Amino acid sequence: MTAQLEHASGTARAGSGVRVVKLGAHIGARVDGVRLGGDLDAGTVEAIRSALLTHKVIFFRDQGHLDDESQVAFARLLGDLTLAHPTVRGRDNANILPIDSDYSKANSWHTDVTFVDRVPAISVLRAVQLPEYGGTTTWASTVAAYEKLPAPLKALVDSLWAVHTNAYDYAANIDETRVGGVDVKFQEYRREFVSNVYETEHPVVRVHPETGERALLLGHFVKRLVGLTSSESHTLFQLLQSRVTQLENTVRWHWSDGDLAIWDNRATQHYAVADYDDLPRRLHRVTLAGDVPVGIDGVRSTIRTGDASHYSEVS
Ligand SMILES: O=C(O)CCC(=O)C(=O)O
Ligand SMILES: [Fe+2]
Repeated sequence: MTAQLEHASGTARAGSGVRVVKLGAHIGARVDGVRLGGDLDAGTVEAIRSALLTHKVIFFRDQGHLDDESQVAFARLLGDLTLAHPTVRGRDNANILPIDSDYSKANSWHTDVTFVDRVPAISVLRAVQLPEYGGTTTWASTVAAYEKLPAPLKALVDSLWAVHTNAYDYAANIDETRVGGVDVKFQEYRREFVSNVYETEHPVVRVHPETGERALLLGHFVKRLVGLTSSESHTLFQLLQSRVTQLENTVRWHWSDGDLAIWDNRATQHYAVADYDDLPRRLHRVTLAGDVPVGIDGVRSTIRTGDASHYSEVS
C-alpha cells in the first residue's frame, strides 16, 4: 500500500487510520492515528513500513503505554530482531540496548553498528526518561546526500570502499570528560564496547535492498578509506560527511514522554545532541536484522576481523 500524499498539507492517509505528516523535503514524518503494540493488523504494519521507506525516519507521539516487552513485540512485526548489540549486553532484556546518558552519549554522526557486515536495517527507539531541556536527536538522509553530489564526486565515491570498526577514534569525536566521577562509567562502557574488535569493508555507496536507492555509508565508525593515506582519508571523509549533515538533509526531533522513533538505518545517520548537562536521559533501542550491504557493482561488504553471527541473522 503506497500512501497518497495530499500535496497542499503534506499529509497522507495510508489506510487503517494511519496519517503520515511530512516534516521536511528529504527526511522525516510524524505518524499519527496508531497505538503501537504487538497486535497491529497487517495493513497498519504495511503503512508504517511504507512511511519508513519513504521518509527514512518516522516519529510516533503518545505511545506511553509501551514497555520493553510491547516495544519488542511491535518491533518483531517489522522483521527479525538482533541482540541488543554485538559487544554491549542488554541489561534486562537481551534485545534492548539502553541508551543511557550515564554511560554514553551518541553525540557524533553515525549509522548504527556499521562495524559488522550485517548492519541492522531498522532501529526502534523509545523515550524512557527525558531531561527537562535539550537532548534532541537529529537524523540525516544519506540518500539525499548521495543524490545531491555533483557528477565528479559521484564518480569518485561510486567505487570507493571504507573500513569501519568499533575501535574507532572515539576521542576525536566525543568529549568524554565528565565531572563527579561519572566518567568511570563511561570508561567501563567503552571497554565493553571494544571487548571484541570488529572491522568490515563496506562500499561508500550502498544500494538499498528494498528501495534500490543509492546511499552514502559512512559515519563515525569509519577508520579509513581504502587505498588512501590517513590524511587523504580524513579530508575526503570530512568532505562527504559535511554533505550528509547539510541541514537541508536533516530533521531534528524534540522528544516528549511517550515518543517513539523508527529509522531506516540503511538510509540515514543520526546524532544525539548532548545539551542537557548532567541530567539523566534514557531511551530503549531495539534493532532489526539487516542484510550485508552491496555496492553499485553488486559486490558485498567484506569482513576483515570479527564474526557477528551471534548478534544477528542476515535478513
Ligand atoms: O540518544 C539518542 O537520541 C540516539 C542514540 C543513538 O545513537 C541510538 O539510539 O542509536
Ligand atoms: Fe545510534
